Amino acid sequence: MTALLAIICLILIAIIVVQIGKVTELASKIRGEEEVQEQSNKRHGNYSLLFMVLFLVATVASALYYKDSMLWYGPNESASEHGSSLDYMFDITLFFTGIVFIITQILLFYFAWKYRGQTGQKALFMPHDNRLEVVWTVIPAVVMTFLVVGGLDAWNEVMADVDPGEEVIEIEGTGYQFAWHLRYPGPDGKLGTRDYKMISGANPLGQVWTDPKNVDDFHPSEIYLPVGKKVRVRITARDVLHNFYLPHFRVKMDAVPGMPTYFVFTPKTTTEEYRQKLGVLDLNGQPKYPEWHEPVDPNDPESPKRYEVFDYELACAELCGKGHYAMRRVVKIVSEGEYEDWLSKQQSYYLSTIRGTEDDPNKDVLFESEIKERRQEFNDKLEKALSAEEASAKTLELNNVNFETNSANLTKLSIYQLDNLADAMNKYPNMAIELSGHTDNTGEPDFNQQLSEQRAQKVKSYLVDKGINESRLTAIGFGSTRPISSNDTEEGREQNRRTEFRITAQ
Ligand SMILES: [Cu+2]
Repeated sequence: MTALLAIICLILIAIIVVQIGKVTELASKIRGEEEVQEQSNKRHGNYSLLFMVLFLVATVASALYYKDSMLWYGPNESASEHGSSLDYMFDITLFFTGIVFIITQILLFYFAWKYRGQTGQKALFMPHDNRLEVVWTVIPAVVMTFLVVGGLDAWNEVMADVDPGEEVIEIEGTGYQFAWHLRYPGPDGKLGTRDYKMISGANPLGQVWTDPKNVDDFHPSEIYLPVGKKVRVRITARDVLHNFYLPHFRVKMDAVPGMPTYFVFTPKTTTEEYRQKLGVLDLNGQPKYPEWHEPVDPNDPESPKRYEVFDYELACAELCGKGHYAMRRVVKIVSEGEYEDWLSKQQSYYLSTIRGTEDDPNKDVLFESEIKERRQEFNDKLEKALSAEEASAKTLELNNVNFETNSANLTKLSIYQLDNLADAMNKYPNMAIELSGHTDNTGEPDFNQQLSEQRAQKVKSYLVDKGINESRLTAIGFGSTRPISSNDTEEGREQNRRTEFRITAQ
């Protein structure tokens, strides 16, 4: 309906224009062509002056209206250390180009008005003027020189890489259609190597799992950084060109497939401080920047104010496809303590997602940290059992001790746990234990009985080989007679296949 009305209006306007043209034509026939032409020129000249005034006023007014929402102005001062030098370049450039812009616009419209077609007025013919040529060559050249030199200086400062050995937090942002995949180096402070051939659904960045530096790397969904610490961002892309853009920190760098780029910056304002700056009150207790005090949801006046929920953001500044808008990520700048706290909650991508799966090339190896973790867990459980009163609490599952299928051969990684048990036997010389083997209910009961006995015996021999006196160890097999879970599911059967030990003396 609106479209139809708009079309009808346009047709009417066209008809009016044609009619005015016809009337003017008739009038000029009556009054004489020249006089009419002159009047028309004068009118159009005046219109153009009026347009100039309106145009310049609107330009300045709109800039003033939006000033507090623009970067580098009002509350939107740079939140990074290098940013102020870029903002300064913007200021200077705007100052000079602003002067040139206003002068040029005024002259343009003024000349159009002054030299409109008039009877008896002749244009001035000026073939050459050295003075003018010098003026309009030298002035822009000098101004440009200062801007370019100043710009280069700022560029060198902003783009300086970190010195070798300098303390820096290195993180990585990889753009793909349509999101950023973020990676942090974990406790070792080093990002592991990547190989594009390793990229798969489970390994979105193509991390090389045999590289120990990759083991602790984690993939957060938000960027967390401590205030006042130098950060180096390694920027890569997986498909097309993207652009890593942190507007509030004046960081912007292309993400190019096959060619890692980087950016170094130091955040200087925490998210909380920035929010306070946006929501600051003036001397009369009124909001200094009223637009930031508006509710987030215009339809709900009770919703939080805009400044209260402000967050820094990471965006993609390259039009990389139809889902481009989805490449937003929140950036949080926090105090050192909060940052450490957040770090301690992050889980290594490899350990939480890849470890022990088909894709794990280190299946047959236990890492130092895992060995320590298992030892700690074993010792804690044993201490608890030793100090417990009731008999049932004296039986412990010897987890992480496994056998090859239908055989009494220990798997390679079982020895770590068996060594923990041997150490405990040495630590508590009065402790005696009964080792018991258990199977699930698949297969013949006789076979299961025999297998469970052999497996318990195998554990016993291992401990004896480690120097534990045989009199402190008994081995017994229960086959499938003592399930702890349902034998109907694979998970249940897995729980039933186990080795236990019961403390018989301590
Ligand atoms: Cu993009």
